[in-house]
Amino acid sequence: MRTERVTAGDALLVVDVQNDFLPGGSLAVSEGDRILPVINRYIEKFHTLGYPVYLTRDWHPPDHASFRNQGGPWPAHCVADMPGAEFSAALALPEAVQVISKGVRRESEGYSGFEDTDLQARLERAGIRRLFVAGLATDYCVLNTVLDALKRGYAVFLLQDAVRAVDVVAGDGDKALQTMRRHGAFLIDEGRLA
Ligand code: VGL
Ligand code: ZN
Repeated sequence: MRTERVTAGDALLVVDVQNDFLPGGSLAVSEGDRILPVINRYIEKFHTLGYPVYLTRDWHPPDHASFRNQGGPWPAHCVADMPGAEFSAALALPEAVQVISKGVRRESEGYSGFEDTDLQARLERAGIRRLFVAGLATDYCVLNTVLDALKRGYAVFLLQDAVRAVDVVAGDGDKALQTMRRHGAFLIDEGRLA
């Protein structure tokens, strides 16, 4: 791990911290709630320094192709405008936060925050070159968002203490971390962010 100082051109990207992915939700990530205070401290840090905070949200139609009743792998989750799709009430969000909805079309898988969204255009407009990524779930939306960001030339710092995995198969989350690292992401935590 390396130590990083947050600087101009940096942004915090918080992936899918929504009720359905938290304990009690329809696709709950175990211990997902444990990262909420950590994410709040990251948000506070970026916001205080004047650097942007982007939040992605899974924002599916009721007949999204990823739902089991549509032949997909997942229970219904994060249906647009339903309580399960809301950001956790335990998140402390500044007013200036930017929200990116993904998986909006029935056939758009939406694992990556870059898939069928204007995230890249927004980042370019803001002069962002480095992304610090937190959220849920390590082995799906975090993984795909990070790999897409790396492909697009962003430097990516994965905030290891602020992610949790679905672990459909035990070890998936750890494998995802290794995959992100292999593709060039730096794994860091709070203690190494100045
Ligand atoms: C996610 C499964 C289905 C995620 C979203 O946010 O990681 N996982 N939809
Ligand atoms: Zn989804």
